[in-house]
Amino acid sequence: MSQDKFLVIGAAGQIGTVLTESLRKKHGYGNVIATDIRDGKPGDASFEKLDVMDIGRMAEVVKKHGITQIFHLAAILSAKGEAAPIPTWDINTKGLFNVLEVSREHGVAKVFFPSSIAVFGEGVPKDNTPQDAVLKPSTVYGISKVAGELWSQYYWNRYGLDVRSLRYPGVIGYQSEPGGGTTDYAVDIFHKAMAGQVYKCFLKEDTMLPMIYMDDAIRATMMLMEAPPEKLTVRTSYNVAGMSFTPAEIAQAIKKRIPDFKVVYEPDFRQAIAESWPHSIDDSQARQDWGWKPAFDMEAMTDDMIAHLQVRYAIQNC
Ligand code: AKB
Repeated sequence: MSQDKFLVIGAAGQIGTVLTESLRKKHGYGNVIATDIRDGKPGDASFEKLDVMDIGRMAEVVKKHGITQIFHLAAILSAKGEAAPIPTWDINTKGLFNVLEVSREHGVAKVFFPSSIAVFGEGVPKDNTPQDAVLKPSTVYGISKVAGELWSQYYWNRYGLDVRSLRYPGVIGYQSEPGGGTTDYAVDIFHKAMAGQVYKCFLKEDTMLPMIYMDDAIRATMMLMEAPPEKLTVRTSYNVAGMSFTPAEIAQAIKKRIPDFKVVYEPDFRQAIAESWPHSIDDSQARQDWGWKPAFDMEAMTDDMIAHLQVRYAIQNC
């Protein structure tokens, strides 16, 4: 058990749900305070309702629990963000500023800020996009993440606040639902397959995108946060990768295991977002600096997703 006290902001979200559980397994339930804008379980002393826009309440929660590390996972994602650009910018940037300022003022030692492959846009090599590629995103979500990366580096350089960050690819997991991203299709497709329904895919069948399995995403996050500071050469955000595939390839992998499964393709506005992103990511800097290596490729991920969802859907159908 560590002496650290962790605060997870956005703990009811896709990554927050699983990260909170993993941190609690490792550090003890009471040492990990879950917060979300949604209500928690009544009577749970390790949950606090928190809106990231409310800096006063954030400071109160940090002081009350003696927080030493913050994992800030609350954000509006790429697809949802395009429906409301200005509120998305406000929530994504103000939320981060509040975390950075509260951390600086109340002695929080480390902060995790999730960035995304959405920081990339025009003018980068699409295959094996390098760590130091030019950042010209086309979405408000991507723009807010580029700004967040630069502010994270600023707080490190100016105040010595130990902010660490990963550029997550699309995250695929059975434990939680994604909420408003362009890569959400890669989770939704499994649920439709398990429910015995046809999947209407909002991307074209040959749209290649970088993805990562939830287990790997959580492991990468915890490895980065536990790495000795002197090992870290990137203070904006690290590229990380798991696998890359197209909708046709993942549909085929599911079909190998569920032969009746069918997909139809009806691309919408999310196609343009996906086409602005890389096909695959070069994560050699993360491998070199803190030993990153993904464990799941597309086949291993598909096996694990179906095995877990089979149990869930069998219980639901009882
Ligand atoms: C999204 O699709 O918006 C996210 C991301 C890649 O950051 N999953």
